[in-house]
Amino acid sequence: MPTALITGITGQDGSYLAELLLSKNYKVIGMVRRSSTLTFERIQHLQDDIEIIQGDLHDQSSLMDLLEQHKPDEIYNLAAQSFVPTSWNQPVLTGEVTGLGVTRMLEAVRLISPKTRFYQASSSEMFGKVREVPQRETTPFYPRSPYGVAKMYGHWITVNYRESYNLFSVSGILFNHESPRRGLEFVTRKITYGAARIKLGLAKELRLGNLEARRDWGFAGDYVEAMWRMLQADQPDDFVVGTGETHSVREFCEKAFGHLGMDYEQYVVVDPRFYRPAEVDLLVSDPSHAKNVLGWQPQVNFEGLVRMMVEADIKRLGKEIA
Ligand code: NAP
Ligand code: G4F
Repeated sequence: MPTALITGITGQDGSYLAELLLSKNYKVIGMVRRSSTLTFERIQHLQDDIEIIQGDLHDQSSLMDLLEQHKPDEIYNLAAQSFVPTSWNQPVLTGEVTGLGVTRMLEAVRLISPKTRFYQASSSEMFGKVREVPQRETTPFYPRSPYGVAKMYGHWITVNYRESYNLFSVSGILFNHESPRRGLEFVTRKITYGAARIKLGLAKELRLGNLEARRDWGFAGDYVEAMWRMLQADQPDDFVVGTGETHSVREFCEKAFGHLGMDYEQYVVVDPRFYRPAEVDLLVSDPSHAKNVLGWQPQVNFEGLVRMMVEADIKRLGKEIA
């Protein structure tokens, strides 16, 4: 039974990845940071099957202890300060966790468990003000937020440890992926939750920022499969993971409200408070390397994703009301 360590197991991706690895008979260790209240909502249903250990990407010795005790075969480093707007308010913290945290984990691997295979959760935010359309592994980076800059550091240190120390360390450059478990502050979930609230009479409007931004949105459940495949490959390499399609925030609104029989224009209010100091206008992937080498392809399309998220929010809110 292989052992996998997931940092960020309480997040969206961590919960789907834990489910996937359990279905493949892994022993799953989840690293969680200490907080005064539990943040286990997404993994509540898995708690009997996974082992939860305290640790923090700020704290080198907690990572070393974890590796010493468990010697995992695979590490999925998903933990991060992952919300882009927060990275302008807390740039140093974002650099510490999302950037330097990767080095702390890689140092632990190098010193304690160098045979462990390491996955780094890199991001299409690194492409930022895009230099090429669509974006692929060789597209130059131009990050537009402290988050994007921190992820770029995490990406290159992962490549560097592979080249310097011969570690099996890979960087998955994942485009936006969403699900009913997405945090409420990210735009897709803000829209599906907001539309569901309006439909059920719990709200009258939804305030959003830039409706023209375009993203390559896929389903998180599909993307964790790509992470796993990267660590099963013969050689460590970096992969772009996305759908190859791009849609605007406006189109997402149109579909989500439309699915509930509403016209988004009657409810969505553009509020400049949600504009960003520097925007990423367009992201669209070329996932052909992942398709050719890993045999990976997304299973859920844009329509299916929006429908899944809207229906889950209607169901969840309906239950709460009842
Ligand atoms: P998420 O839902 O925001 O989850 C982030 C996780 O990181 C949470 O479990 C959080 O724990 C944990 N964390 C934060 N700071 C930590 C620290 N100092 N020490 C230990 N754990 C810490 O993010 P996600 O959407 O699942 O994304 C997973 C990873 O992929 C992130 O690195 C993200 O930047 C990256 N990524 C995401 C996307 C996407 O579209 N979702 C695309 C590309 C890359 P708490 O529960 O305690 O807050
Ligand atoms: O949903 P978002 O906040 O995601 P963003 O900034 O693209 O970042 C997500 O994807 C990255 C991968 O590319 C991850 F690395 C990162 O961790 C995170 O998961 O915003 C998407 C777009 C932006 O252009 C934003 O300006 O939606 C636009 N937007 C418009 N109104 C809004 C809003 N975003 C948010 N969060 N809230 C709004 O009201």
